[in-house]
Amino acid sequence: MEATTAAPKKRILSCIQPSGIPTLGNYLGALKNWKTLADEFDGAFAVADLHAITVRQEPAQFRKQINDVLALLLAIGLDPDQSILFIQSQVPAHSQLAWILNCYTQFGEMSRMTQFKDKSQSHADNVNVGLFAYPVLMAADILLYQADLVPVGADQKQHLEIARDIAQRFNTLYSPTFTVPEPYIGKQGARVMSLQDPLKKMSKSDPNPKSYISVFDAPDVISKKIKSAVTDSEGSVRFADGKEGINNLMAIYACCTGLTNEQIEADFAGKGYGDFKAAVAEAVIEELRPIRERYERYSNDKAYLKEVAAQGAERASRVANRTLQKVMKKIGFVLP
Ligand code: AQP
Repeated sequence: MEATTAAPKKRILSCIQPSGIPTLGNYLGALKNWKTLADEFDGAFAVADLHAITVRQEPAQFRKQINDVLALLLAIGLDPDQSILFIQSQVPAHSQLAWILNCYTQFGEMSRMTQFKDKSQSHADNVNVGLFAYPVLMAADILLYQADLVPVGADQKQHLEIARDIAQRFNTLYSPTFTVPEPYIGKQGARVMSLQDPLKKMSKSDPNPKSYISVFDAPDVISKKIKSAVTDSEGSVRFADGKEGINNLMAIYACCTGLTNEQIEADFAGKGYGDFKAAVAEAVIEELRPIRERYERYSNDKAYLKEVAAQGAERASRVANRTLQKVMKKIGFVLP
């Protein structure tokens, strides 16, 4: 009988910025699915620290956040022998390719990016060129690994589109060089909104800590934050327009328990927001408990984290440098 060889797994790339302590939003919207992605695909997962400096970071705190996010990737169950886990700044090819791609991206294209418009408003005192060129660095991240798939939330769709345009442009100008990445629409993660302003997404860099739940918050802190979440005066637990605070808590509860909105409404019929909030807090505490426990183990083992980062940087560089060399050769650079 003829031996059959399995088709190679598709490569998927996903990044998280160490711009603060990851929130329940980052977890339910992205990280919770990463372990499944790592099993199904050839995964590369990065701590995107170069992206994080588009906003000012305090050095000692930043260093801690980078290590914390790496420890979190291990805590959610990613295996550094199975997937490539790395810190972006430890792979110089990202900055090198980003510069090159800047020269293949038009100013007009970047000016249309809605995230730039939003972030330049919220950081009006520091509208730096890096913030403007952020999508080009993101394109470099993706294209270096010849990623077939990139999981994207609604807010990143426009950036992935630009990465595809840049790849196609380069491939047409020279010859096929980059895999043109496709968006990966997997199991729908929730878009978690701020607890204090449910019209805004929950963000780790929000100046008001009551607006987000960090994945490392202690149980009593989680309870307090959910208790003070903004709701409405109607008092009935149901999903409806104009009840964004309750809708958000219902989405969080559904993600943690697997219940549907209809089941939640039935379970809390005739009960007040106090009971509902207590149940949501309990579900979130239980959801995050194992992650927090494993995180504590990894984050205290600095030697192991260093080893994981070094191994990841080496594996990532091997793939990334192959692409970078190809690009440089096609442009006409003289290689060493
Ligand atoms: N509120 C959210 N709900 C669902 N998913 C979310 N993500 C972020 N916030 C929510 C998803 O988490 C992944 C990693 O995000 P990121 O750190 O790369 O950047 P971000 O989207 O800018 O996250 P933050 O928390 O809002 O960071 P800051 O405050 O620094 O801007 C992404 O897949 C993202 O969609």
